[in-house]
Amino acid sequence: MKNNKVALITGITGQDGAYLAEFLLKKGYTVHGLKRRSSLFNTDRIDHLYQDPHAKDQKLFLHYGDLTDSLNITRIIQETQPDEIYNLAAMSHVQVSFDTPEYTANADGTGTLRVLEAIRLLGLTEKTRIYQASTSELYGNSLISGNKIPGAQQPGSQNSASQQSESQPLEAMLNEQSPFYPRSPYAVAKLYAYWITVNYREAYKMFACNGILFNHESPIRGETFVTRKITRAVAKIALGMQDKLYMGNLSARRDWGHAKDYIRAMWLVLQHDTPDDYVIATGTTTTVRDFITKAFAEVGLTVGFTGTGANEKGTIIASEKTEYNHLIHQEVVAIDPRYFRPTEVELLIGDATKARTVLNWIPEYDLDGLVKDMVKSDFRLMQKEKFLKENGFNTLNYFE
Ligand code: NAP
Ligand code: F7E
Repeated sequence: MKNNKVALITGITGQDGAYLAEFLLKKGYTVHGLKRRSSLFNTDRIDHLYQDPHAKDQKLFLHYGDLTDSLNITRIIQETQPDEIYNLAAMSHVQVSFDTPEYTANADGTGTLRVLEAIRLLGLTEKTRIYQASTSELYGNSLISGNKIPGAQQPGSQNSASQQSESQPLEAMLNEQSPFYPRSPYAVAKLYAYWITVNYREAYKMFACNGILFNHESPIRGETFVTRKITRAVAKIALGMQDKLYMGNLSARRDWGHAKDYIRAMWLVLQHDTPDDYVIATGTTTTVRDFITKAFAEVGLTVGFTGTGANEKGTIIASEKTEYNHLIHQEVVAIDPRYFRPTEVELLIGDATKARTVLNWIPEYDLDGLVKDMVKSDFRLMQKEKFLKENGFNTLNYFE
């Protein structure tokens, strides 16, 4: 496909960056990606897209860089002159942000400012469109805090928080008008990034947009996010490589979609006539506990839960396959309070009506399709690991 557009993706080595790079290359874009220097190769997710720099018609280019380095960001934007920037780079783990709050603020909050300001200083405000990776974590517990959120801010509104009625009823689902109440250093940093994006759009007429994406997962999701932790463990337990899965809050509810659907939404946001902010979500919410049940069901195992709080346990109560009969009565899920967060987001469910109607965004995966995709992929991965181990080869441990 003939396409002269140039895109720059920060965070190209992450889950979304890898899917988006593949998507844009298929559309004919020239894609530049920002990758961090690390002591080991960190490009696993995009290795299949790698192009030899000596080959003709190279379309993918990687640049060393970091969102905490404004000189570096400015130089790369100047050299690449992108039509579209997808700012996906971030310290994206909510629990880790409690351990690294200052770095998280720098990379996730001020990092976004660096990108926006570089576009402005380089005189690219009319050329370059920017997508900012905003998040459902901005909402925090706003759906369950009794519909009263003291001091909460109203996105898209000129009113200050104090002018907003505290008893204003909330919709059952979170949309572009719902109030924000961030509950982690990650979410607070992303709140700054959200508003600086809105501010640059309004102040400098930049085509700068927020995608407020709810949780999205895939077979290449980072291993310490809850869904991937579960699907890896389910595969390992079924194959006899792990006994038990230690978890945190099983009652947290999330609106989980598939990353492949969500990166398509990012692109649609930047193709629209006018810059705006959009919620991207499935509109269904599920507990972590139910995600575990569904994941075990994919390999033919039924798990039952007993007890409450830190004493809750999950035990295999039935098997569809005789080869797993030995697992019946095995305790496979236990709680480790170290996975509890200092402040938790209990419930997230999003209303993507605006994206569906304005952008014609139509997701292809539902939760069951997502779980199936992830378990299938991790089962194959663990079969390979098991084979290597049994034949005397070293494999990576990936302990959390
Ligand atoms: P991810 O897999 O954790 O990827 C994050 C990417 O950012 C990686 O490429 C990482 O590089 C890079 N990065 C981290 N710190 C950086 C820094 N200081 N400078 C440059 N690059 C840096 O995250 P994801 O799931 O793809 O999410 C993409 C974006 O969407 C993130 O901003 C995230 O906060 C946001 N988001 C995610 C979700 C979700 O459910 N996935 C939902 C809403 C919003 P390394 O590979 O070297 O670590
Ligand atoms: O946790 C609970 C945990 O780490 C989901 C990031 O992509 O999505 C992600 O943030 C829920 C939480 O994702 C464990 O307490 C229970 O309630 O998979 P998670 P997250 O915190 O929702 C948002 C939209 C982003 O923007 C972020 O970048 O699961 N939970 N037990 C656990 N979580 C983890 N990680 N590990 C556990 O053992």
